[in-house]
Parts: sequence; structure tokens; C-alpha cells
Amino acid sequence: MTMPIVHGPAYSGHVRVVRICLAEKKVEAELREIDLLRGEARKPAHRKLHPFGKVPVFEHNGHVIYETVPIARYIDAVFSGPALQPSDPVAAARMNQILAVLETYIHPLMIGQVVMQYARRRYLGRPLNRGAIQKAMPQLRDGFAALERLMGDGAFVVGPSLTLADIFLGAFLDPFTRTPEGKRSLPKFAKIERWWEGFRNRPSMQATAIEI
Ligand SMILES: N[C@@H](CCC(=O)N[C@@H](CS)C(=O)NCC(=O)O)C(=O)O
Repeated sequence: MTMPIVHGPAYSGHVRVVRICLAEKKVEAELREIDLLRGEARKPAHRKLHPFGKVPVFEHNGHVIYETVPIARYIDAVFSGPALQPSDPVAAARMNQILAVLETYIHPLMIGQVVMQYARRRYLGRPLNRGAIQKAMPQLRDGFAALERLMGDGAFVVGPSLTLADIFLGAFLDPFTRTPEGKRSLPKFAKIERWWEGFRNRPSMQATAIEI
């Protein structure tokens, strides 16, 4: 087997999901960085791998896969180590529901409207669009409340062990917890905060830690 390649910048939450999955399976991979903030993902060379100009792209044994959920499921299927998806259909449905909620409703607000403002200011010197942040926050708080209703009461998001729901939530939540909005809002969501305190120091999170 050849060493897998992850295309995308370390600071992308979706790229981090893939890297956490690999770290949980104890699989080494090459990270091929792409300058997303300066539009490199939309250039023809990257579009040959990902026709929609996004990251991550995963290459393994000559197979090229894009879209983070299928990549994560592929990693879970082909590499040994702890299963990242529950075998129980109800728990699996809950996990998949949480992945869809994160991707469809929470990520566009939390990362797209809040974290990206701070990243663009830091890396591109752009001013913060405070109006966009203020508009996003009430919807994001509703999203967190809905997420808490889907979460179980154990140490992990779904059931008694780690699943892809923990990995996606951890990768997306981490940069948000370092913004002023994240610091203010997280204490209002006791379940998410308790989970985060238990999850943030996991070795796979530490091994993939990012600055943003
Ligand atoms: N549905 C895609 C979404 C991936 C995604 O949104 N990636 C972001 C980085 S976290 C990206 O490539 N953004 C670049 C852009 O939109 O120009 C997936 O799950 O892989």
C-alpha cells in the first residue's frame, strides 16, 4: 500500500477531519498544502482532482476521492484500528444526522460567517465584517441548541465510543472556540462545552492542531 496523500491546507476544518480520522487509525499520510485563501483550489491543476474547487482531496492506491464524508468512511473501511462508525442502526442514523446538521447548517455559519472573518483579517489583512458575524450568531445559537438535543449523555457525541460525529464536531468547533464569539457562546451550551473539554486534548486533536 502506498502512503495516502491529503490535498489541502492544515487549517481547513474539512482537511482536519481527514487527518484526525487517519491519526485515530494510526496511519501516516502526506499533507500537500494548498493556499486556499489565495484561491489556489479554484485553479485548473486542483480542479483536475476536485471539479468543484474545494478541499480536501484524498489519494490512496491510485484512487482519488473528494467530499469529506465519503473520504472518512473510506478511511474507516480500509484501515485497521478502532471503528469510527457505530454498527447499531439507530446510533448510525444519529451519527449521520449530526454529520448532515454540521455540514448543512452549522459549518456555513460557524466557519463561513464567523471563523473566516478572523482568518481573512489575520492572513489577508481584511477588516472584520461585524454585521455578518452579528447576523450569523442567533442562527448559530439555534443550531447549537438543536445539536445538543441530538447528542447523547455520554463522553462521546453518539453512544459510548468515538464516531465520525466527534471528529467532525471537534475539527469544526476548535477554531470557533478561539474567537470572541466562541468564547462567549460556548458556556451557554453546557453539553457541548462538557464534551469539548473531554475531547479537545485527545491525541488525534493534538497531533493535528492548527493555528487560525
Ligand atoms: N462538501 C465539501 C465541503 C468542503 C469545503 O467546504 N471545503 C472548504 C475548506 S474547509 C473549501 O474548500 N473552501 C474553498 C472555497 O470554497 O473556495 C466536503 O465535505 O468536502
